[in-house]
Amino acid sequence: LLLLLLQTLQLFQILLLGCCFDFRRTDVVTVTPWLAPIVWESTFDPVLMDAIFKPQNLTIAATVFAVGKYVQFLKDFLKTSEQFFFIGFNVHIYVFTDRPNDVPKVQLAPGRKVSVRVVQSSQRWQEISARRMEMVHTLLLELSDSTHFIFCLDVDSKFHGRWGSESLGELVAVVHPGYYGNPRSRFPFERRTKSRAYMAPSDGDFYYCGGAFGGSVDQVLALTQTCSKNYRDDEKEGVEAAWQEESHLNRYFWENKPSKVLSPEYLWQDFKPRNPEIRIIRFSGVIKNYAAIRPN
Ligand code: UD2
Repeated sequence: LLLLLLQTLQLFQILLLGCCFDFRRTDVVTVTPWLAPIVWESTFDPVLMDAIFKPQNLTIAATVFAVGKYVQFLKDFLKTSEQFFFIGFNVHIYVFTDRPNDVPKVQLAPGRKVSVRVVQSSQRWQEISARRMEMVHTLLLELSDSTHFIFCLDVDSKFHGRWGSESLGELVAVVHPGYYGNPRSRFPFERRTKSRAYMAPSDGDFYYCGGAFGGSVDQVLALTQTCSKNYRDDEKEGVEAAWQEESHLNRYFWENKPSKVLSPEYLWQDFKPRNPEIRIIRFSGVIKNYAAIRPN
């Protein structure tokens, strides 16, 4: 009882403190037309968010694919995740690779785990990228009730700042850093009606990235099932969407609105100059030489 009283007092104190801060942003859009929050720095109180979520003893899973030469990105990905990704939570990172012996050993804090799952390599990078949905779906079917949320992330990336409980939601999308300033007509959606990822010129809310998305296990199970089925059905008809699974993901999020949207702070690209509204870069794609690392 005393513990409960102390916790209540602590929460009350945090709530009071929160009132003293200004959590408004007027330079960026912070809510979608369907009233989902768009998470930017200074729109949330990290201490309060953690005080709400940490007592729930959640386990957060993350998937990352490192097939072929992409295994070289794992070390920085794993090392920086130890510094910034859900610190203080139970975290289980699933590494999918065809080179299990090259997975680096990284010192992990208590409550954090890395598991390796062996996958086939492929001669086509498009295939590697697109097959991720299917393999994540299989993994999710095997996970027990003890995993609560999952994020699916690109490996050629590093964490630079906190990515934590503020990002949790039932269905979570990340706005692509390359297109958020563009009009809808310039979003690189799949435009051919013959693909199941087709988006009409008037369709689309944001252009979301394929390099980071997530949500509750149930929601990501449904997402990966639909996207991988649509990719496969397209394939049977000889169709490959413009940006493979990213195109199918965008179609999915058009029909199934994310309950939380993360700003491009959650997936920036190192080659892009940092725009003034980007007060913090939390996770970003490294500069890579595509010709040297992709199988074709
Ligand atoms: C974009 C997306 C990516 C995906 C792709 C289209 C962002 C920032 N990135 O990245 O998620 O939608 O377009 O398919 O949104 N991989 C390997 N081995 C390979 C090739 C790929 O493991 O030989 C994995 C790896 O985890 C990598 C991911 O697939 O991070 C995506 O491939 P990419 O990074 O080469 O694709 P990119 O940069 O065009």
